[in-house]
Amino acid sequence: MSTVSVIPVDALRPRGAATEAAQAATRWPLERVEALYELPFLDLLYQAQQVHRAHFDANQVQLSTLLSIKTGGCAEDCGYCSQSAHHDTGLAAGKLMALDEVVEAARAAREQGATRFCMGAAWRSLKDRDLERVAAMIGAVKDLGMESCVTLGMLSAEQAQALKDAGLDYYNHNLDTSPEYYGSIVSTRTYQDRLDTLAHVRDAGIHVCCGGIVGMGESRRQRAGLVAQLANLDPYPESVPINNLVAVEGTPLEHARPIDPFEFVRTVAVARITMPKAMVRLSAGRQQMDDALQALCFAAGANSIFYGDTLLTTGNPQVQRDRELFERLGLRACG
Ligand code: SAM
Ligand code: DTB
Ligand code: SF4
Repeated sequence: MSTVSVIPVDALRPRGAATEAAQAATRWPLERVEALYELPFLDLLYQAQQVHRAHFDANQVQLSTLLSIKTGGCAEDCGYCSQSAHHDTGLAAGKLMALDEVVEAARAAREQGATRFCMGAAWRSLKDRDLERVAAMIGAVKDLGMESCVTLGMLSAEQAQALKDAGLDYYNHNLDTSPEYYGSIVSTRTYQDRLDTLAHVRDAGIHVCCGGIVGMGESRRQRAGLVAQLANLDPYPESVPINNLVAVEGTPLEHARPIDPFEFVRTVAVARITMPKAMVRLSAGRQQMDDALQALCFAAGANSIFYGDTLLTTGNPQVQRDRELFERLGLRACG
């Protein structure tokens, strides 16, 4: 069993692993993460750059393309999400896409330069009856020579193993915010549900892609709480998406006050420092950022983006705009 070292809430401790020694060994106590956030901006960026350059070519950025293979009508009530059946966002619910359409989209993404293809479904959890079709999609993406990633909601241990057997490289399952703030954003599942799925993914030998969203009205301490949770996963995720809330009309977070852009950059930097070898992905919200802010995020240690004109249901910068940005910054796409 993989272990999950979790910070302060007793109820969230992994079953059977809540020894004092384990807590003492916590790599990133909340206070330490908060202290990073408190650094002068330029000192924080300098530290993040040093960590980044110790582990990566700082001018290389990995490109993943997303596809929503099953859109809308989701049973969960996540306050940020356009796809929840609990919110009236005007998004029509669709069915699981056909294999040939998925293959066509993956091939187009590969031609544009993406090395990983991520398929997302608006499900609370994967149903066994859909497993075979999703497995076929994963196999087809692998046959194109791309890395595969899916995000399908909660998984059992057996389902995680079946996805691994189908050739899955990454499973995306975000913790989204700190344990203390989670109940203000989602009521239909618990933080522990998320941790359980992450443990199943890890135990099946699939790479973990796990991050969160900022700009949902959380405090800095709660942002630090999210990063601490991620950094104390044992091991920490290979891929850490940092999403800036896309405030979707009709969701409870429609009028959330946008986060200070420098606070967003700080979050990227703190993620880089606390998870040195992870791919830190500058994720949702890029369309709302100007080039200078994105450049700061790369300077803070972001080294991966979602590439392609749409995310799942919302917009992303046009491929041409990203190409121009990479050109201006001397960034290179990498596998
Ligand atoms: N249903 C699955 C789940 O929740 O794990 C997979 C799809 S869900 C859309 C994947 C992730 O997208 C969420 O965990 C959240 O972090 C991110 N996301 C969804 N809506 C967003 C929004 N409006 N702004 C920023 N990130 C968002
Ligand atoms: C992640 O952390 N961000 C991506 C991916 N994982 C699946 C999704 C962002 C979704 C943004 C809102 C939308 O397009 O629906
Ligand atoms: Fe459903 Fe995922 Fe959206 Fe939550 S984030 S409502 S689980 S699609």
